[in-house]
Amino acid sequence: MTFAAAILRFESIDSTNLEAMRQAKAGAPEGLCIVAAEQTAGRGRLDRKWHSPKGAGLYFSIILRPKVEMTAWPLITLMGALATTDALVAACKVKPDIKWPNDLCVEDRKLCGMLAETAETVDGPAAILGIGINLLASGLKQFGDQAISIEAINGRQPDAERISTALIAALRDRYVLLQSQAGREHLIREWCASSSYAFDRRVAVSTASGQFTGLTRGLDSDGALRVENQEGKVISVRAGDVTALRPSITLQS
Ligand code: BT5
Repeated sequence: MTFAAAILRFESIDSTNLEAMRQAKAGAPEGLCIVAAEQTAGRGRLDRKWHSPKGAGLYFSIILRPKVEMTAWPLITLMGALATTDALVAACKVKPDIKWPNDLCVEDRKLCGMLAETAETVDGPAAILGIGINLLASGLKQFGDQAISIEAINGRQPDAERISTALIAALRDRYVLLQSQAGREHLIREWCASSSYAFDRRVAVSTASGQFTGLTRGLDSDGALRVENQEGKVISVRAGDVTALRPSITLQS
C-alpha cells in the first residue's frame, strides 16, 4: 500500500505530468517522481497553462496506482492539497488555505496548483498527481495580485530541495492513510479543517453546465463540494471553478 519513492530530474521538460504519464505507460511503478527545473508546456486544468519559468517554481509529478475504487480517485487531489500543506508547514512555516478543488492560496493569492490525471497502462490505471509551487517572486508579475510565491511570503528564497523532500514524505504518509480503513472520512475531515471554503462560504460556481452562486456546505464522501443554491437546494459540484464572493450584507430595518 505504500511506495518507495524514486526521483527522475530534468533541467527542462514539456510537462512533468506528461513525462509521468509516459513513464507510467512504460511500466514505471508507483512512487516514481518527476521533478523539472523548467516546464515549457506546464499544464493546468481544462487546457489552461501553468506558468513554469526556469528555477522559479517546484514542478513535480508523482505516479500512483491507488488500491481504492475509481469513484474515490477524485480524493487524490484533496490528498495532494493536504500533503503539500504539510510539506510547506514543515519546510517553510507557511500554512496556506485550500481552495476547492486544487489550489493552495495565501492571502487569497495562488501559491500552488494541482493537476490529477489518470492514465491507462498495461499494469492497470494509474493516477498522475502534478503539483506546482511558486518558489520565487520573479516571473509572477503577469498575474498581479492573483499569484504569490514562498519568497514573497517569507522575504527570502526557499530551499527547493527541502520542500521536495518534505513533499514526498508527506505524500507517502497521506497516501497510506487514504488507503487505510476510515482513511477517506479522515481525509474529508482534515480537508474541511484546513480550508476556509468548506463551510458557509459565499461562492460563485462555474461548471460546464452553467453558473450559480451559493453557500458551501462541506464535502461529499467522493470529494465533491456541496453548495446550497439560492433556492435552498444543495448541489454537489464535481468539476468546475469556485470563486469566493464577499459576504452579503444584511440591512436591518
Ligand atoms: C492548476 O490548474 O492550478 C493546475 C496546475 C498544476 C501545475 C503542475 S506543475 C507540475 C505538473 N506538471 C504540469 O504540467 N502541471 C502540474 P487551474 O486550476 O486550471 O489553474 C490554471 C490557472 O492558474 C491559469 O489559467 C492561470 O490563470 C493561473 N496560473 C498559471 N500559472 C500560475 C502560477 N505559476 N502561479 C499562480 N497562478 C498561475
